[in-house]
Amino acid sequence: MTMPAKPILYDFLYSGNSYKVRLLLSQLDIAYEYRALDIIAGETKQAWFLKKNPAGEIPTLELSDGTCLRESTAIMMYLSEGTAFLPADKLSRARVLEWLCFEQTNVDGVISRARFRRAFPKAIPTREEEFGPWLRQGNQALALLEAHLASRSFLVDERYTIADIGLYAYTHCAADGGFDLSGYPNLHQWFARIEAQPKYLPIDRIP
Ligand SMILES: N[C@@H](CCC(=O)N[C@@H](CS)C(=O)NCC(=O)O)C(=O)O
Repeated sequence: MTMPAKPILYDFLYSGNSYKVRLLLSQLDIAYEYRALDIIAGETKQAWFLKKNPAGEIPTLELSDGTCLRESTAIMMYLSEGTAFLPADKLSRARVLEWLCFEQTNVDGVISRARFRRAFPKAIPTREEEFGPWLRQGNQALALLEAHLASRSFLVDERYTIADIGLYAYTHCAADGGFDLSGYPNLHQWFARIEAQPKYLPIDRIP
C-alpha cells in the first residue's frame, strides 16, 4: 500500500508568517516536507513557484493532492478546522478571525518589517528614520494586546487558539526589530503560557 504524500511547506526560516504554520503543524502533529526558499535571493519569484503561489510568497502549503494554499491566516484556518485550535462557536470563531485580521494590519508589515530590515540590512537598505513609524504603530499594537491580556490567559475564550499563534509569531521576537518589550509584563506571561503548550516549537527551529 502506498502512503499518501505528505503536505509540503514552502518556507523561509526567519519568516514569522511561516512560523505560524510551522508551530501549528507541530502542535497538530502533522508530518510534512519542508522546502526552504531564499526570499532574499528571489527564489519565491521563480516561474515554477509562481504557479503554486502567484503572489510569490511564503508560507505556501501544498496539500497531498497538489492543491496550494497561501496566506498564513488562511492556512491556519484550514489546518485547525475541527480541532481545539479553532472554536466551533460562531462568535468565538469571529473573535479568532478578528485577532488574525488585526495581526495582518498592525503587526505583520509593521513589527515584521522592522525585524526583517534589522536582520538583513543589505537586502533592503533602510534609513534609520524609516523605523520611527513602524516602532510607533507596533508599540500601539503591543499596548492593545497588553491591555487585553491584563485580565485573560489567552486572546479568545481563555483557551489557546490560532489567534494566539498568529499574534505570538511576530510579537515575541519584536526585540529583534528594535522594540523594547520590558514595559509589557502581561505579554511576557502570555509568551510563557504559549511556550509551555505541548509540542511548542521555537521560531528558529524546523521539526
Ligand atoms: N499576508 C501574508 C504575507 C506573506 C509574506 O509577506 N511573506 C513574505 C515573507 S514573511 C515573503 O514571502 N516575501 C517574499 C517576497 O515578497 O518576495 C501571510 O500572512 O502569509
